[in-house]
Amino acid sequence: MQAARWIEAAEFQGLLLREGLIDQVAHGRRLRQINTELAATGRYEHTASELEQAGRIGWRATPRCIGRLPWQTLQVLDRRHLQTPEEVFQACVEHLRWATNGGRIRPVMTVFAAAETGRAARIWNPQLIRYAGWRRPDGTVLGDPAQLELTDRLHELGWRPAQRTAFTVLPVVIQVGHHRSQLFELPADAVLEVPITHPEFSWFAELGLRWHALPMVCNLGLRAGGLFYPAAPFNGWYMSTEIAARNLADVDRYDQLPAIARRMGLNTRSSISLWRDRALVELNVAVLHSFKAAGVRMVDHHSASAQFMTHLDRERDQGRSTPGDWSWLVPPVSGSTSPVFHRYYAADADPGTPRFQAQPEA
Ligand code: HEM
Ligand code: NRG
Repeated sequence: MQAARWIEAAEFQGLLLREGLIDQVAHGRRLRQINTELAATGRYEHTASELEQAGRIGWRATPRCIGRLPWQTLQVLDRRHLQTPEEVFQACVEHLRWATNGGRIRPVMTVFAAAETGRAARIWNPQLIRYAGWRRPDGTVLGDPAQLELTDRLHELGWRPAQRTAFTVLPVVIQVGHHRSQLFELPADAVLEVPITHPEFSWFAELGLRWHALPMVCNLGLRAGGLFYPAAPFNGWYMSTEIAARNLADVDRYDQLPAIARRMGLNTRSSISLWRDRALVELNVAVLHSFKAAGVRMVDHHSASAQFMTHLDRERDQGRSTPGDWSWLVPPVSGSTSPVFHRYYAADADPGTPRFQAQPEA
């Protein structure tokens, strides 16, 4: 275990040296220091600047992310010293407010204590902002079907929402060390949401659709230099299709295409009317229009694809290969209109670190 940690720690320092982030002298000095600490205690800590590089390089190394072009702009908030669930929650709210920035979204990651400290936090929610889902007696679902299980568990933990709607924001569950999990309600004024309207179809607003401005992923851990951070929530901004082609459209999510197609007067009994495709395009138009009208940063899938191609070129020029997962990178609408569709990507056969890593559900 300790030998493995030393190898990963040395690899990480080697990476920082190769990328010109530290010089030979600092590299040698840091390796000796880590070696001494590991020998004495079995542990070591990253410096704040190592943590920042770990977050940025971890983002760059994510095969599934089409948004990697601005990887060097990630801001990392070092919150490793926080001890209690209350403190961790307050830091998450600060992250939320700082990153949302009134719609001018900034890419941010907050890092809490490493697993190796024995007082690491886990945030149960897949994202800081998610909508509850409840099964109705007739089998249909109110809210987000993807959150049925989490919603159930939160009720068991004592959650009593003021009301149940299709877009009720879930409380956040935080566990520190082996202590009991605690529930926290996000302050309403910290959660920026966008009501969905359409530039031409005035009836669109009547569907009552909305989505939150900030995608803030909470359940992936960050592995770097032989240490593991189970709570390292991060955010960028949305690509429109995540909301319009998946969250609001998937049959096992909000399943809105039949309702939209009917309002458009399309024949939903025949698949060759392409009612799904036509409704899907209008839903994408609506989401892009609404975020723009609300002044919330979002990227459309064509711009995101072009930016990703620029990223591939830049990385190649730096002598690095870019790991990619085709099935995640290709946008879920109009795939073949995107240059991302028309090529292959290096498999991530031996994923190094730093990287983001799924972990068992809390
Ligand atoms: C996945 C876009 C920023 C790390 C994704 C996906 C998209 C995306 C479209 C696929 C999601 C899905 O299909 O569910 C973007 C955009 C960003 C951005 C437009 C704007 C800046 C970031 C940042 C990080 C990051 C700041 C980390 C520091 C990841 C990771 C995944 C991912 C780890 C995989 C998630 C998983 O396995 O569930 N991103 N991203 N992204 N992104 Fe990004
Ligand atoms: N599809 C998910 C979000 C996954 C991550 N996407 C980003 N990440 N854009 C959803 O909520 O729809 N990011 O860090 O910006």
